[in-house]
Amino acid sequence: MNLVLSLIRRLLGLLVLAYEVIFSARPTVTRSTEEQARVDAMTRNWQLYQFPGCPFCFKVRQAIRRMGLKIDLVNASPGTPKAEELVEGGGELQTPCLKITDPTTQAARWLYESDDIIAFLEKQVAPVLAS
Ligand SMILES: N[C@@H](CCC(=O)N[C@@H](CS)C(=O)NCC(=O)O)C(=O)O
Repeated sequence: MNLVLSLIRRLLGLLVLAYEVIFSARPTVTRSTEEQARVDAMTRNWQLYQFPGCPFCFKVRQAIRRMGLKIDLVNASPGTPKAEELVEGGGELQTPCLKITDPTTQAARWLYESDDIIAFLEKQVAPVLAS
């Protein structure tokens, strides 16, 4: 049974990868160089813990592309040191997780749940562009 589940998971992962290669999202926003620099400065200390075949991670990666954001992608595939780092920092082995580091204090906030991450990104980007 475990073998079947593992095979299904791998197959799903491959489908996600193939779909992402073919249908990689493009930015739906255009920004001036100055605006993009402001947005990039905001996201400089953010990292997305994820892994390639994870469908929820794919959803967030696509949203990041659509929003034209530069966010480091950290490969936290199960069994890797980065997955351990995720558990130590955030408390759960679940991807995707956005690590938001305060540039002044270096304190980190670990945000789980793909929908919450996307909502957070949308909420943070809008005021930066309005300022
Ligand atoms: N509701 C979560 C689901 C995330 C989820 O289930 N991620 C899987 C990977 S695709 C996971 O981390 N599972 C935990 C595990 O495999 O131990 C979301 O939308 O982010």
